[in-house]
Amino acid sequence: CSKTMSAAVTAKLKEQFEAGLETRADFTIDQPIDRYSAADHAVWRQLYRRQTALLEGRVCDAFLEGVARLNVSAQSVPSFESINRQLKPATGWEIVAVPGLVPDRVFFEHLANRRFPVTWWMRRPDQLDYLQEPDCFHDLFGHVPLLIQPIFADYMHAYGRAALAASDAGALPLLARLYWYTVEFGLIRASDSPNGVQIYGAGIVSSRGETIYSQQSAAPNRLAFDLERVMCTRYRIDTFQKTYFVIDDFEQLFDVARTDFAPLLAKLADAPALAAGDVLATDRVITRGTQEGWKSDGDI
Ligand code: HBI
Ligand code: FE
Repeated sequence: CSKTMSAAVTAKLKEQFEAGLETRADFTIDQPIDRYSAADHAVWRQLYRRQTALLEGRVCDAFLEGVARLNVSAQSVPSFESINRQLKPATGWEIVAVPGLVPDRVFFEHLANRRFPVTWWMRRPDQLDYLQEPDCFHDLFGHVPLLIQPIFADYMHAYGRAALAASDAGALPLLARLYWYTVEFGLIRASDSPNGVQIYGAGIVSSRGETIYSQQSAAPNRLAFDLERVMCTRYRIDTFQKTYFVIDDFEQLFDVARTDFAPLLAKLADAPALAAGDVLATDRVITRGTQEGWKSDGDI
């Protein structure tokens, strides 16, 4: 999350402009489907294959069900229109094409109106394993499958509205952490799985390395989800997470969605932020990390 637009997005906007693609005031464009190259489709195909094979047994069933119900293509970058034909009747959500990270307010406005902004362009073949910005694979494959699940869909909608209100109240860091530790890097309890957890967060689901690490590594903490605890916890944007928060089930997010955030944000306004790797006496610890490979600075 950044206040200003990244250099990459500015470059993308310029590129779109020069290509004659009209960008609207809400940063959306029509998905330029004929601008994908054979290399773009090949990258999609490769990432899709690699992740679906790896995710078997590691990701929660609701995610795989979403991939199947949305008919997400294994072969080529999906047309957003075809995704929306399945998505919109199911939960009222639709995806819209954007040039990349959009300003916070723009992003929350979209979520509050059940529109998920999806970066339209694909990463290059030499960026399969790591990319700092979201691309189409992260946004579409990572985020969209759960939007066909009503409970998760309602959570994202409530989140957008709360974040919009919070950004007026200057409480955005608290809400950004909630997004990070649920939507991007959330784990969910699954008794028969390694460490009793499966994956649902988009940042994990779209990453080969973190798919394995978040579920199986001994290094990170895995703590039971607690709304206030999460909102006070800093996070990492440059390394795998030091701590993952584990929800019992998606109903737990439904309860979060019904929270009255205003009093909570007021209460937490002066609370000290916790380091990404902290474990408190009050935490429900699922696994305590060995801290192997942790960097000592750089929490956001
Ligand atoms: N824009 N396209 C896009 N995708 C995001 O996930 C996103 C964004 N802008 C802002 C933003 N996220 C953050 O403010 C949230 O992660 C809290
Ligand atoms: Fe994301």
